[in-house]
Amino acid sequence: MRHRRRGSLLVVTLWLVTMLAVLAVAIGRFLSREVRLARYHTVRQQAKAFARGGVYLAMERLRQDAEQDEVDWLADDWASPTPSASESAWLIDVPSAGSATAQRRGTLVIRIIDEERKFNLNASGEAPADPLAAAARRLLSGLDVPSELAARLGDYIDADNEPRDPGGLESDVGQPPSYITKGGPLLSWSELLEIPGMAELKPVTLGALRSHSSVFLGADRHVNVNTVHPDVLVALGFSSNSAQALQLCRNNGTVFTDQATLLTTLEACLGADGLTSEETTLAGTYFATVSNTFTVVSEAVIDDRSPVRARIEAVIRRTGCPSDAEACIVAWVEG
Ligand SMILES: [Ca+2]
Ligand SMILES: [Ca+2]
Repeated sequence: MRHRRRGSLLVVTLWLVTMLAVLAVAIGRFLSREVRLARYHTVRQQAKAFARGGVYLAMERLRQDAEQDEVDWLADDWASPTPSASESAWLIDVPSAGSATAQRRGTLVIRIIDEERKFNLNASGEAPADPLAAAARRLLSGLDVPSELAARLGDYIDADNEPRDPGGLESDVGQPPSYITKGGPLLSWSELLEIPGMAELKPVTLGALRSHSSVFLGADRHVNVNTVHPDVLVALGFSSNSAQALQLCRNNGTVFTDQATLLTTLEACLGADGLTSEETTLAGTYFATVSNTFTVVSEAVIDDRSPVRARIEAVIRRTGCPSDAEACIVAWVEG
């Protein structure tokens, strides 16, 4: 009898020990996962903080640039042709916290892209007969955006309720479900994707649209002659030859320094017979030599067990800021 009781006690004890061991392993795994998550969260917050710092560094650099000279061109040390360009990116090593030897722990990559080398996409909302609306249609067509979508974009922005050809989009026409157009300019790229059909464009087309046009230029319709993309010139009405010649001239070091000498520099660049009278008018109407709106892409990578990344895309303006500030942020997307 005593033996049987002792045996039962042993079984219960073994069972309890086994259960405690299983519990200990489960708690250990749970704590280990929590520690890993907490560590990832901390490193991610560090990466975000560095990326945010990158935007403020870029802002300060642009402010200093405005003090140094009154011309902006692609040879400016801040300038990066596209958000993915590896050349002319600004690279900063992120040191390890508390490291006496400033050991590298990650990298901050900052790119600054001049928005005034692009076409103001909100000019799509000008009256259909306006030269800028025609320029918008040419640009969009050249980027493989169907003409129906170009008409929808114009109707989304314009204040009237007259549908454009072909297949425009207005609030008071068409079959249900009804669609309310904005009747004002786009303020962000996400707004563009709200227009029916735009989100179905191929990523490569949307990428080309972003590299050739801007939604951040407000009412300013100028392009910077020192940085403008040749495709944008062709959309504005320049011949392909003139656009290429201008780019060649810039590549060879020509800088358009001010508005007063802009046309003579252009003639010296393309030759007296190189410009038609229409192109001379276009240059006088749309060319500027400075830029005031810039996209900043700031990407931080912290080397942890695996790389932890944070990316911020912000738009900085150097004019029209509240309280006479020298620069301000008008768009901010964290990813
Ligand atoms: Ca309309
Ligand atoms: Ca409209």
